Amino acid sequence: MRQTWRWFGPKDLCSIDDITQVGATGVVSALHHIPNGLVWSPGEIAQRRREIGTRNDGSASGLTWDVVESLPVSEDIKKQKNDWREHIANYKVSLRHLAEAGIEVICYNFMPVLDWTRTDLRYTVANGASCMRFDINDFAAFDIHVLERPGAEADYTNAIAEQAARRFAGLDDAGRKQLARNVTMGLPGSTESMSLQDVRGHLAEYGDINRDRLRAHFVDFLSEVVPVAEDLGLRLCCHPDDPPFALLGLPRVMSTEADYQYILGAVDSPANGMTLCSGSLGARPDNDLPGMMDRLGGRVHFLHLRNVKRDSDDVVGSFFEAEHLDGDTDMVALIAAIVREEKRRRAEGRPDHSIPMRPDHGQDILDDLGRRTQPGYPTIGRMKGLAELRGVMRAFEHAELGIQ
Ligand code: DNO
Repeated sequence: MRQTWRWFGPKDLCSIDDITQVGATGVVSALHHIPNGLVWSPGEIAQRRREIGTRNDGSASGLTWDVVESLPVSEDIKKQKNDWREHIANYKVSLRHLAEAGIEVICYNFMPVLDWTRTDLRYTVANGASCMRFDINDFAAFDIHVLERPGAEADYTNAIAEQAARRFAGLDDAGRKQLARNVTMGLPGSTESMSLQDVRGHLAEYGDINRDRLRAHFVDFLSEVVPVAEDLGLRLCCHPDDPPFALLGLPRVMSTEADYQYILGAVDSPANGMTLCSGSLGARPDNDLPGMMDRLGGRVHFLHLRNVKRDSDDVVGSFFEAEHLDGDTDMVALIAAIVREEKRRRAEGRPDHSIPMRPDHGQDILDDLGRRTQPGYPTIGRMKGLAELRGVMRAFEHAELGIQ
């Protein structure tokens, strides 16, 4: 596995110098300042590459930009409205520019309106560390009582709706505003954080788009961009829905193994691949992560290794982001499955036998606490996660003791 680290660009509180010390050799980054749907120019791409390759004192960092996360798919493309054809044309141009800069792995997602969604960005666990949490009762309180989405109550069980009413009644005005801010935080590093009115406007736009239709739009998008990616030698990899179930009445189409089987089969090319995010998929008890790696591994182009602890075994339920080796996913078994896949690729002579991974998210610990980093992206907590994962990887990759 190639050990990579997400970097949000020069504004990130974790510096390029820090990344060289945590032991990652590659960087995952994106041009968050370019509005979704527009072209990433060769000049902007080259500038980000220079920033990644340079330490504070001007010397070479030795780091390379290995993965783009994300080259965003615009809302117009997902809805097939307004400028969607132009946005797809722009997407292809950006892919060409990225290929010319030597970047091969491109992550994106196909979630309508919201990207990852949490209700609490600083949830304190027993040892004093903090992490992100999704609480279905708080989320329902937001949906039914803060956003006041028509028909929202019918989307929840009676037990959740009752809890939601209680939670909402217990919040003062500041608490309600904070909950709304947490839920609508959007993509970290992006410019698109949304007001309630924005969310209502976006939801209205999806009124006539059900799951089948969104899926068809996704296949249309892939049918256009995958042949281009294949010609350019790129590997596209779709990130799963986070959390992996429908929210706010919006359809979601990348939540389960069956969803991936469908999409990978619909446009059957090695350039159409998967970002296996164990944290996102692991929030559902019916997603078997090591098994998914065994069965879909040939098309996994990027790995987010993270763990969550679920409150219950309900498919739609609450969870918090656990330490990387704890939580409900058997991380050791998952890493074993990845190392097996890499071994298969080497035997087949595949040049992409070393799959880029990043320690996804981390708990805020020690000096992370109070630093107000991007939620989920503390330097020390992530470094601890990477160190733990690296230990397991090393053991499996050991020539005499491991799987190699
Ligand atoms: C959260 C991330 C996601 C991911 C996008 C990929 O921390 O894993 O925001 O970057 O969904 O498009």
